Amino acid sequence: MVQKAILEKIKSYETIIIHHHVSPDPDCIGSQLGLKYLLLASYPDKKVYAVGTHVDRTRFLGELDVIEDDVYKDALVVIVDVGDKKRIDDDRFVLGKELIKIDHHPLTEAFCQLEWVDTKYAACCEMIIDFYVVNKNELVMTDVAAKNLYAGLLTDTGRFYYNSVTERTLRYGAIVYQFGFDKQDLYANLYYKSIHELKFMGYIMANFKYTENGLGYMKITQEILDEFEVTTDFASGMVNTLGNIKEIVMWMFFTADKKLGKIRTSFRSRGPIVNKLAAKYGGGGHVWASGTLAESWELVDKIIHDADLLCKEYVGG
Ligand SMILES: [Mn+2]
Repeated sequence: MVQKAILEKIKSYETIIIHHHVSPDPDCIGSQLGLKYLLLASYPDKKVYAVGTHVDRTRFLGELDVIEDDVYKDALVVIVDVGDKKRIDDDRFVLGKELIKIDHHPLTEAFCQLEWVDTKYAACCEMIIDFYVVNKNELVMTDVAAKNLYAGLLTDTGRFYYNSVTERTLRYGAIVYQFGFDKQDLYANLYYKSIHELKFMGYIMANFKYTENGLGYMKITQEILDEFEVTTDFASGMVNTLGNIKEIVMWMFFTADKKLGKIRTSFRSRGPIVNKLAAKYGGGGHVWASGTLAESWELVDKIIHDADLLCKEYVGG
């Protein structure tokens, strides 16, 4: 059983370093810190580090560690919630002695000694809870680990709403929910909006574009981000504002990313399969939720054209 094999590996190391993906979301940080706190409570003598860059929205979940290169010597590296090597935050993951991957995105490349990749989990946090359930006799769950894991479950399932949710997801939600963390405080931190953000949502609702084939999309340039004083992370995270619209089967957000000098592209669908389209443009992800980075706004128009054809096939067929 892979959950047991992972625990055996962890037990054989003194130092464990956990990596997340670039622009981490709450499922990514939640599984990273959830695993860290779970291991620290279970094995107080081990050194467990969670590394990478924080984004403002998830800082409340807990601090990340800053470590020197030599800590990687003889360390086990665990990578969570990332399918591709190039999306891992902090390339020093290669310095570890051995690598483990725990992920629920479709497998694109295997590069670890031990890979637990399973798309049937709605969240990477659901996998970490599963790891805990299978190894319950040896692991100690804590309030702060449970809070992190619940945060990822909530957000990656749209509060237990997406079609990735199974009976197991709900059961595992209940397992961590019973721990003593402040639920209202967690919801407030996960779901608050600033007035700028609210006005930006109003702008999306008034200005999104759509085609007769059921494609909805929004282009968010740097000028728009500046005008509404919202970040690229927040703006691209608003993609599901175009979900749940009767006439729209597929919806996309194109958001300028000043840091990368590219355009962050998110595909969502309740019909056409979108990860093949994302793959065609160098990205990847889930069947109904994927993304890529586009080099230019000209390329964005090509993607919109292709996406509209997919919608036409889907609606027409
Ligand atoms: Mn995830």
